[in-house]
Amino acid sequence: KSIPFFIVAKDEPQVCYGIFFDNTFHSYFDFGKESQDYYYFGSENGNLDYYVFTGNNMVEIVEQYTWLTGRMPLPQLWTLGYHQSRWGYDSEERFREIAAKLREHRIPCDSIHFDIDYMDAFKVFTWNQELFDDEKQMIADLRADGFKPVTIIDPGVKVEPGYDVYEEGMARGYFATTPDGDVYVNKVWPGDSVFPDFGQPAVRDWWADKQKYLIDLGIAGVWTDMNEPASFNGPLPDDLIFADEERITTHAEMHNTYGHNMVKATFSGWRRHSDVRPFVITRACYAGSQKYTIAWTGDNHSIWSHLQMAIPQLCNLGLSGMSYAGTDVGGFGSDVTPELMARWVQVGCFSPFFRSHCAKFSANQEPWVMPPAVLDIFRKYVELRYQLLPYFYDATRACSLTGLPMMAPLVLFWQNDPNVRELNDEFMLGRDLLIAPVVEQGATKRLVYLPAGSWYDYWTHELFEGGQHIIADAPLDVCPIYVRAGTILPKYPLQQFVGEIPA
Ligand code: MIG
Repeated sequence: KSIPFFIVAKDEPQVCYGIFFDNTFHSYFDFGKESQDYYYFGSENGNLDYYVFTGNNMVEIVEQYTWLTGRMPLPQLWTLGYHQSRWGYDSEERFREIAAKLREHRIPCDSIHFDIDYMDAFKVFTWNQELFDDEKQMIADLRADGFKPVTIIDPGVKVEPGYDVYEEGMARGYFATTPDGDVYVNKVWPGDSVFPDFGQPAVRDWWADKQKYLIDLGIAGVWTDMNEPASFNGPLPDDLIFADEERITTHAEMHNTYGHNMVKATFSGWRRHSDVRPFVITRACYAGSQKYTIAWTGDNHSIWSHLQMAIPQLCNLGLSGMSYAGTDVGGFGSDVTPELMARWVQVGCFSPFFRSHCAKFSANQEPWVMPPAVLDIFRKYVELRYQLLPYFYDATRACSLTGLPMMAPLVLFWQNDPNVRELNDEFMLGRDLLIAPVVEQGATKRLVYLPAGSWYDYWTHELFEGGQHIIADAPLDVCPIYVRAGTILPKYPLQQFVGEIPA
């Protein structure tokens, strides 16, 4: 995710401003590494176009930045529910089993994700007929049980004569070429593949219409991956020919907006062919992509430092306009431990996007493969998420109106409090909930800083005055949560998926 935007906040004299360096070439930012006396930024090419936002505080800066680059549209409510995923679910039988187990173990869930194995030979907009008896029936059955299926789509199109997506794109000049004009080939999942030139309006239009294949099957959203674009045989060369609308340019200029243009095409296809608010998830994006997509942070590992990193990552994305985002809960690579899973679910259930996902070669991490005590913790926090859905939905509404993050670092709201400047392990969810998860292995207590105001411990109802550090008890089943005094916290009755019980 390349979002060249930063915020400056200083005390004496009190100054606050933001800079958006709107340059899509390979850029660099040095914040005090070369010298403590200055920062600088620059780019290898392109224009020195940058926007300066001034305001009284960080809130005003973020509002202005998102006024310029755009704000997220309202999502469908169910997208805020729990999503179950893993790379390696690869047959109709397995997907049906996952759905049944979620319901059997009473883990509320609204969506199951289909990673690359659902496709025929990794060809986008196809379905594997050998591993699935009847995908349309399976999708209908999942939907009848409250699950909204989401499929992955990669940009790489398999080189295969007779494959319609490849043939159409070749006939119409839709793929990136070398400077000599040959269609450029690199390897990704399908083997030799070609890369749609999403900067061309005609290519986006074509890709938008391709969404109809998924929509007609009953798919509910698209998870766009590998759209940096990534490739197996080294990065795409800088001099490949790509378009920026009508203008011909190179990969060097379009690399950072490749994901942006892909999700723009995907979003417009769902607008055109479905009657729901589009649900698009992306790995790569640029400034402004929040108009079309939500994001996940890509391939983390099941290690404590990556759980710790999740909080500043998501807070930073929020300050950069890309608020509706999440991490792979449990971690993608490596094998998760039950303790790490319990703590990650406590962060995940308060992240805007809440999805468990892991790699093909990592240990299973579904709730029911955990020891019984951790299965119970898993359920407790997914249930809490479901009860708090009206609060989350309000946060999306606020974000779509003002651009302010759903999940924010405390410094955004208490900018003048020096105690929150370096705080990376607690965060605000909306305006009224302060979440202080445990992100240290073995810890059963933690230090929590409460900013100005009065705060109730969510679990014990104990009242604390802000402006102090407290020590919170946090055995494995407790994620410390504080509610701003005076808050009205709306809750749904418990349901297994959004809409199961009319509220
Ligand atoms: O080369 O589709 O980040 O979530 O499971 C790996 C397989 C490709 C990377 C994504 C990950 C996904 C995986 N993909």
